[in-house]
Amino acid sequence: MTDLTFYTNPMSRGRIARWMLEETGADYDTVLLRYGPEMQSDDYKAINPMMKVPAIVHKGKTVTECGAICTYLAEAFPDAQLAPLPEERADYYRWMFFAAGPWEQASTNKAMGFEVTSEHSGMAGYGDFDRTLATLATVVDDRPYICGERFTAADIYVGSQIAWGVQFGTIPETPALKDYIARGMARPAFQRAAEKDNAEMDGYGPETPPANT
Ligand SMILES: N[C@@H](CCC(=O)N[C@@H](CS)C(=O)NCC(=O)O)C(=O)O
Repeated sequence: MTDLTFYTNPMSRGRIARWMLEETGADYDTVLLRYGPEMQSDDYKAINPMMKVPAIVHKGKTVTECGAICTYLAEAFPDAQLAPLPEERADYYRWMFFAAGPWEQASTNKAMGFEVTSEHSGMAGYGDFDRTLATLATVVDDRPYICGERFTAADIYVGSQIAWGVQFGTIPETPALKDYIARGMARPAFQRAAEKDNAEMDGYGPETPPANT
């Protein structure tokens, strides 16, 4: 039993947090939760009242939200050198928040068929989908990583959003994005994380009935 517990489902955004955990080199315990009653249990609701994964509990403190988990772990395990250097902070925070806010909303709304009308785009934090996409899609046109020359936790969180967007066709693949995604996926920690999650997928999909029915 370690002082770091990871609550996840292998077919979820928890894959992002798993990649981050593997990059830190930290020892952690994993609790797998099925969609439905397991995530909605009183025990898990006490950890994340949103009843969503991922979540981590480290030294008795809970962190939810993938972007926050990546940011927190980068600082909690400084030896991994995934937190930004002072000169990298502007890009790091800008794109971490852009991915967690505007892009997450724009891509979810797009997938669900919600359109922001031009009349309302001034009120929507992301404006409209096309603007948000055009902004994110060029982020690594002039650099190998989000913060410049160095891989940071922003490449795990923002990079995962980009990779999923390209995979699901929400983001058109450009040569720069293709190379960027390949750089991330080539990392040993990414591969370890994917192997662990892929090995656990059976019975954990959104369509799987609860274990006790
Ligand atoms: N904003 C959250 C989103 C978490 C989220 O939506 N997780 C989904 C899986 S990808 C979930 O747990 N869904 C279960 C449910 O809502 O019942 C984050 O970034 O961590």
